[in-house]
Amino acid sequence: MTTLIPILGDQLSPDISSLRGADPAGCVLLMMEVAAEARYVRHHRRKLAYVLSAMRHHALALRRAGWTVDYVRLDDPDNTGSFTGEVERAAKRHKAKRIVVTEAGEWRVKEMLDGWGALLGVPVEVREDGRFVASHEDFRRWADTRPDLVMEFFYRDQRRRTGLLMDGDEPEGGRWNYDRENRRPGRRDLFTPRPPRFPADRVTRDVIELVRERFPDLQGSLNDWDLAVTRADAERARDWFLDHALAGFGAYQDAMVTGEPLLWHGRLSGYINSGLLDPLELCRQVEARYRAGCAPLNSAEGFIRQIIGWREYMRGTYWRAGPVYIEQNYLRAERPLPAFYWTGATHMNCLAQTVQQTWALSYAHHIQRLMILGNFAMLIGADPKTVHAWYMEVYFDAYEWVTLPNVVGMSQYGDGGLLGSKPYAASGAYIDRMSDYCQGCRYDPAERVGDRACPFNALYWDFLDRHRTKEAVGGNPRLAPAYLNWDRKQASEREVIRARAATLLARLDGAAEADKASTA
Ligand code: FAD
Ligand code: DLZ
Ligand code: SF4
Repeated sequence: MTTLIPILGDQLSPDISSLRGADPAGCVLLMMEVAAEARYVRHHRRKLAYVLSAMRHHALALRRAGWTVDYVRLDDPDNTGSFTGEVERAAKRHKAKRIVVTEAGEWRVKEMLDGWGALLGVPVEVREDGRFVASHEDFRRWADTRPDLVMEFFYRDQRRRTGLLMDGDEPEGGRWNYDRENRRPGRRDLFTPRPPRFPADRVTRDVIELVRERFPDLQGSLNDWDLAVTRADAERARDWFLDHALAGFGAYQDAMVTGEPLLWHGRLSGYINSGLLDPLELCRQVEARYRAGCAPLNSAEGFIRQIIGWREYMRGTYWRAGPVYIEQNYLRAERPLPAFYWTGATHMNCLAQTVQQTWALSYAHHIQRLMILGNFAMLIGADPKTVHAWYMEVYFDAYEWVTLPNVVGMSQYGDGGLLGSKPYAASGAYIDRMSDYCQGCRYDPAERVGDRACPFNALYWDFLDRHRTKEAVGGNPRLAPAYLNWDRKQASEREVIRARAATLLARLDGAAEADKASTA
C-alpha cells in the first residue's frame, strides 16, 4: 500500500511532520516544481532560483537518506502546473492509497490541500507543522484569554514554554526585554563582519538558466550568487552568524549603512522559512553562546525575541485572523506604490539604496523594510494589499503567513492596531539618526518645507493630521506627544507643511498617471 507524501517548497526539513513514522519502503515522496507557485506573485528571480535550487538539493538529500522521491521539474512536458494537478497525476502513477502532507503555509494552498480527499477519493491526512514552538492551539488559547494581543506577553509565555534565557521562573538578567540597549546608529567607519558567500554549484547554475529562460518578464538580479541552498551551507551561514555577528547583533540591530546590507544581521530568515534551519535549535545555540560568554545578553535576548516572539506571533495572528486579513485597510489607503519601488530611480537616497539593494539581493533587513520602505508607503497612503504584493515579490524569505501580518499589520497599520500598538510612522530625523543615507541625499532631513526639505518630514506630519479622526491614530496615547508637537506649531507653519505634502503627493499621482498612459 503506497502512501504519497507531498513535500512543498517550504517544507525542506528532514524531520517534517509528514515523514514522522513513515516507512521508506511503503512511501513515495512527491516534490513538484509548478508554474502556479512560480507565477502567483511576480517573484524576484533570485527568490525563484533560491526556492527551486533548495528543492532540488533537498530531493537529492532525501534520496541519499533512503527515500523514494518522485521529483517533477518545471520543464517536464506533462507537468500540469499546479499542486493539485501534480498530486492527482502522482496518486494515479503510484496507485496511492493514502496521502499524508504537512499543512500549508498560506490560506490559498490550505484550500487546495483540504480539497484533495474529495477530489482523489483517497484519505488525506494533513498534519500540523511542528517547526514552531507554539501550536495553533497554543496560540489560540493564549489569544482567547487576552483583551489585547500584546506581543511582549506572548513572548514571555514562549520564554517560559521553551526555558530559553530563564533563570528558574525569572528572566535571565532580571528583565524580559533589552531593546533599549539595541539602538546604536549606523556609521560608515564601523568594522562589520564579512558574511560568507555560497557560489552557485551545478544544480543552482541549471536553475538560474531555467529561470532566465522561462521567466524573461520577471526582474531581480541573478548575478553574484551568494545564497546557501543546502542544509550544510545554511548551517555554515548560521555558524558565521553565531561566531562573527551575534555579539554585535543587539546593539546595531536598527542601524543602516550604505553598501552594508547585512551589518550584524544573519540573513537566516529564508533558510529558516524554507526548513533548512530549525528555529528552536538556532535559539538554543544563541543561548549557548551567551552562556559561554561569547555574546552579550542584549544580543542573545534580542535575537531570541525575534524568533520565538515576533516570528511566532506573526504566524499565530495570520492563522487566527483568517483569509480576510488581507483585505484590512483601516487607513483607507488607496495609492499605488510609486514606480521607483521597482527601479530605485528616486532622489530620496534612503529609498534608492534600499530598493536597489532589494532588487540586487532579494534581501533587506528589518529596519530597512519597516522604517524606510514600509514607512514611506504608509505615509503616502499606499494600498496595503498592493504593498503586500510587492513584499511578497521581492524577498527570498517571503511566504504569506509571515509577510502578510508584517506588511498589512505591523508596517501599514491596515488592521488598525490589532498587531502593533501604533503606526510605525517616522520623519527624516529617525532615518538620519539611524543611518548614513542622508549624507548622500539631495534632501535635507532638518528641513520641513522648501524644495530641499526631506519629503519624509512633511509627509509624516500630514499623515498624523490626515488620520487624526481615526481613533487608533488620533486617540492613540502613544502618539499623544507627536500630536502635542503638531498642535504647538503656528497655524501658518501647519498650512505650509500641508501644502508641501500635497505637492509631493500630487507629484506621485502625476507620475503614476504618466506611467499608466505610457503603458496603455
Ligand atoms: P535578523 O535580524 O538577523 O534575525 C532575526 C530573525 O528573526 C530573522 O531571521 C527572522 O527569522 C526572525 N524575525 C525577525 N523579525 C521578524 C518578524 N517581524 N516576523 C517574522 N520573523 C522575524 N520576515 C520573513 O521571514 N519573511 C517576510 O516576508 C518578511 N516580511 C517583512 C515585511 C515587513 C514590512 C517587515 C517590517 C518585516 C518583514 N519580515 C519578514 C521580518 C524581518 O524583517 C525579516 O525576518 C528579517 O529582516 C530577515 O533578515 P535576517 O534573517 O537578517 O534577520
Ligand atoms: C515559492 C515557491 C515557488 C516559487 N515555487 C514552488 C514550487 O515550484 N513548488 C513548491 O512546492 N513550492 C514552491 N514555492 C513554495 C510554495 O509557494 C509554498 O510551499 C506554499 O506557499 C505553501 O506554503
Ligand atoms: Fe531619506 Fe530624507 Fe534622509 Fe534623503 S534626507 S535620505 S529622503 S530621510
